[in-house]
Amino acid sequence: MAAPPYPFSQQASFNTGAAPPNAPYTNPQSKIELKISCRNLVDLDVFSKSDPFCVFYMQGATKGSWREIGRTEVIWDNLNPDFVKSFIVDYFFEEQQVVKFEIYDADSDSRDLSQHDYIGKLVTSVGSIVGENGGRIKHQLQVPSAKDFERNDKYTRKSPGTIIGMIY
Ligand SMILES: [Ca+2]
Ligand SMILES: [Ca+2]
Repeated sequence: MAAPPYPFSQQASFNTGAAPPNAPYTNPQSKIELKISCRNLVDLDVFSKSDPFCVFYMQGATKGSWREIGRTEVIWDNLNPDFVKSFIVDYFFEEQQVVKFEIYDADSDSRDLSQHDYIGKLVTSVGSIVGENGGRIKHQLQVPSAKDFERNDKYTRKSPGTIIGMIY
């Protein structure tokens, strides 16, 4: 009596451990435009209101290394600014892209951030902005830590205000 032929699956099956041929395509990417507003910012000026601007960073390869992407304009004497200048971000669906927003009260026209009063910050990720409430986040700004103030000794322990980020 002849042995029954091997079932086809057993004959053809071997596992090389390699990725399946139809692995997810690499790093799909899209550009998003992010606009920033703030509400109820703390007033750090004595004779007028704070003059806010926002600095936007992306985290580098090592944790805690930040690359500045851009800054908004200064909106003078306004605790509820809607910044006109937006930030353009390359969004990679499959990467954790950590970002940081810092809000300052401008006290001069210097580019040096230690020349301005630090109002507050928010650390989040691009994915959470895209994923939350149809592209709109609203968070309390975090009080900057002492470490954020190597040269700038004037800061507040008061609630700094709220930041709103919207994707266009
Ligand atoms: Ca002012
Ligand atoms: Ca000021």
